[in-house]
Amino acid sequence: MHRSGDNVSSLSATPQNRRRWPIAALVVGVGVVLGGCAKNAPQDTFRPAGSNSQRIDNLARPVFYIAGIVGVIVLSVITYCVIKFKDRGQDIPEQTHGNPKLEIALTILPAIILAAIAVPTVVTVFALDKKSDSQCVINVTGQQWWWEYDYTAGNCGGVEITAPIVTAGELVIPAHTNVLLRITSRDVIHSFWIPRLNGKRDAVPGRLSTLRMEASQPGIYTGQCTEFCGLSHARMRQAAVALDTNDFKTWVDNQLQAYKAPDPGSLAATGEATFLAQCSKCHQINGILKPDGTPSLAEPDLYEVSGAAPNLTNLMTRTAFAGWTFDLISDKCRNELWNAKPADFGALYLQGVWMDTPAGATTPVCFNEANLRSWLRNAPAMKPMFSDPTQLASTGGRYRGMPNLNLSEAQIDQLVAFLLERK
Ligand code: HEC
Ligand SMILES: [Cu+2]
Repeated sequence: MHRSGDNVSSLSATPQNRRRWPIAALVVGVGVVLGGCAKNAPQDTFRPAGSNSQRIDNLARPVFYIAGIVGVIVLSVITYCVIKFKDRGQDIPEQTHGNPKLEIALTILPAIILAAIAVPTVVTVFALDKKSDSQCVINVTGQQWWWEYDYTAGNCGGVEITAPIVTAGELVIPAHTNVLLRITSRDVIHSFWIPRLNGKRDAVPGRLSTLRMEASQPGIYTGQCTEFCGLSHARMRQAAVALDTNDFKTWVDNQLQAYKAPDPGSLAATGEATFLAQCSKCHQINGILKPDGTPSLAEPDLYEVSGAAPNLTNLMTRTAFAGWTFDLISDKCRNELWNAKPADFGALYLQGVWMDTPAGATTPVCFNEANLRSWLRNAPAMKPMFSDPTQLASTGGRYRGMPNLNLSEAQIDQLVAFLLERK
């Protein structure tokens, strides 16, 4: 085998190769920069879709342009000097001591620029912090590796929420409404960010931080956790779904519907029993009863470091799951939903997995059954989680994430049938 060192030096020593390096670097560099310019990227900060992100954009753009102009000037002068005064063996130039006029000018000019930028910056910071005109309050809790949202009972953008609603991954908000998020964490530090709606806010255990959000049009706005939070940080995503007031009311009423037990004797009914045996110790489904007729209450604090697992009462009203990483609807239907005009968006969204399904049909056309099945078959294989029982000593036997429950295919059939009714 070659010693790699010999190889490299013999290659790079040829003048031809030395000339190719800068070109290769330039091509890669330009490629990386242009890669950030994808059109209509869903997490593009330069496509604000709400009042606060618009404020940030109004500030960031002029600053970006000024900084760009300054950058071009500085780099041009440096390049000019490097070439013009390159050491060609010429005499050392005459030594001078400073240039007061130039130095004063170069101190005053940046000071003026910074002062000019400071004024709109401070104004924007205070405007972004405004909470007094909030029209809805939603609690947001981060944990490894998903976001929980709980809506307190009360008025939200003109819609009366009569009982608390708990959901995961997908934050549903009324459009044209100032929504105040109260953000915290149950384990490590996370950071909540929906780039098209506002800046980031850290979710810190034991602290409450606020973030205001307003979406000026119905639609889906995606984001991801932006504070490294361990193993599956990259799979901790989130979305905000904005609906017109009427559609939002429909969504709220639907979330608060009383639990409907599956028809006795059906596959879903067997699924309910399997759920109670295998899943209900971690996952809450509101209203579900144990065989003895008493309410089944999850105790995730016994099994999870964060003390929580997603509430599955209305699982099928979401379009993605497990840190909003895996689609619950098919690719085709997701594209249809994401490309819907704002006026059509709400109606489509409320149909969820039942989008495009002919009236009377019993199987939902848009359901991404493969994803849900593979999650139930072996969740940690889909999303790395801290769920190896031999490694749990440091966490008192508690998991970070969902373990593999070694379910049989028959049990998965039952659970899918049961979960499909959680809509
Ligand atoms: C030991 C606790 C535990 C048990 C038992 C458990 N889960 Fe989970 N489950 C979790 C946690 C934690 C998550 C969140 C994982 C993540 O997103 O990182 C999760 C996520 C999910 C999700 C995605 C929900 C969403 O909206 O993101 C589904 C669906 C799910 N589990 C179904 C089940 C079913 C069905 C069972 C029973 C067969 C089950 N789970 C058993 C802890 C558990
Ligand atoms: Cu995180």
